[in-house]
Order: sequence, then C-alpha cells, then structure tokens
Amino acid sequence: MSDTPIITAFANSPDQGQGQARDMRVRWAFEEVGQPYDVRLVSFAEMKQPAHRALHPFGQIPTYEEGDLDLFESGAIVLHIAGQRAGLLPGDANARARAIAWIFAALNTIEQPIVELEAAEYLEGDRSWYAERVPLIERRIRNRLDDLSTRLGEAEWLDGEFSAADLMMVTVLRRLEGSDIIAGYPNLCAYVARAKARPAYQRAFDAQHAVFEAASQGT
Ligand code: GTB
Repeated sequence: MSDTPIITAFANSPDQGQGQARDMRVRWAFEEVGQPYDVRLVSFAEMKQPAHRALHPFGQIPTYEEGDLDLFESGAIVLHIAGQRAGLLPGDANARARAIAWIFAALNTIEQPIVELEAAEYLEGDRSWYAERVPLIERRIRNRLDDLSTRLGEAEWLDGEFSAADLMMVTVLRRLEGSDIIAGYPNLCAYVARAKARPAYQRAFDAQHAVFEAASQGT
C-alpha cells in the first residue's frame, strides 16, 4: 500500500477552477509542508454513493486516506497534515494552541456567516424575504470582519509566523473575493494577497486549476 495520502476533489468544480472548493486548503497544506499527495476526482453522483459515504458521512469532498486512516472535514485534515510535518504549526505549545484557536475561529466564527450568505444567494433568491435577509447576513459578516481587521492591524500574519491558522483564514476570506464586503478592509485584502503570493499556495492553486482545464478540454 502506498504511503502517499489520497484526497478527493470535484471532477467538475462549480467554481471553474478558482480554488474555492475546500480541497484547495488541503492541497495548500500539503504544499506548505512538502508532503506529496494524490487526488481522486469524484463526480457529484459518485459523492453520494455508498463507497464515498463510507469515507464521508455527508457525501462531500474533501476526504483524506492514508494507510488505515480515513478522514473528512477540511479543518481536521489540515490539522492532521500540520501535525505530521513541520511548517504549519509552531513548536511552542502555547503558540500552537493559539494557532489552533484561530483555525476554529476561521471555520466557526468567520466562515459560518459567509456560507450562510452563499446559501441564501444560491437557494433562497426566489423567496419573498430574500431582499430583507441578505443585508442582515452581510451585516453579520461585516461585524466579524471589523473585529478581525482590528486584531490583524498591520501585522503580517495572525499570530507571529505564518501557520495553518493563516492558511485556513485566507481560504475562508477568499470566499468573499469579488464582493464589495472584503474590499472595505484594505488590511484584510493585503493579508489575503500576501498569502496568495506564497509559492505553496500557487502550486496548490495551479494543481486544482489544471483539473478544471483538463475537464474543459475534455481530457
Ligand atoms: N465542513 C466541510 C469541510 O470543511 O470539509 C464542508 C465540505 C463541503 O462543503 N464540501 C463541498 C461539497 O462537497 C465542496 S466545498 N459539496 C457537495 C455537496 O455537498 O453535495 C464547498 C464549495 C463548493 C463550490 C464552491 N464554488 O463553486 O465556488 C465553493 C465551495
């Protein structure tokens, strides 16, 4: 059996290769720590089949397989990768705990209202209350970004050196790309741009974009 971890990703990502699906954060983590990985592409239909649900109870991507370990949830996968090789979590125990707290903040505190806004836009646009609901969710996102922006200030990263906390936060903030919400926070825009300039980010982005290119050329 190969020791190389295998993750799953969309065979046809709805984001047209923009790296918005959650395999991107896992690919980026692998690249930051220098861990080779393989990708198994799955269709929407395959994700809902028993074979995939055995890996992921909710029939989603990404999943992670390595030896006799199967994982789901991008946060758990990134933490696992970060725990195995140096480069994504500080060695100091307190700094490590703080980085993990920021990972949870990214997923539970910042991503949650952003996902709610996306869900409203995709699924609730025809509801009579849609026009009233959207500004309420946008206000909740801005409240979170106000506080995040204040805490980050002019610092390069959230807590000292770049860590899995920044990786996770940036993938979450990227979900607002193209919206005028994030544009109102120049320091957060600069933070995202700094992270995206990292060679590991670029390798991960190119790898997932190649899947889109191949699919659009029918190869
Ligand atoms: N909490 C889980 C995690 O963090 O791993 C959430 C996993 C998840 O939402 N996976 C999505 C999925 O499999 C893909 S990433 N969806 C299919 C399904 O539920 O049937 C979410 C996503 C999808 C598409 C875009 N996009 O096109 O921009 C962005 C994000």
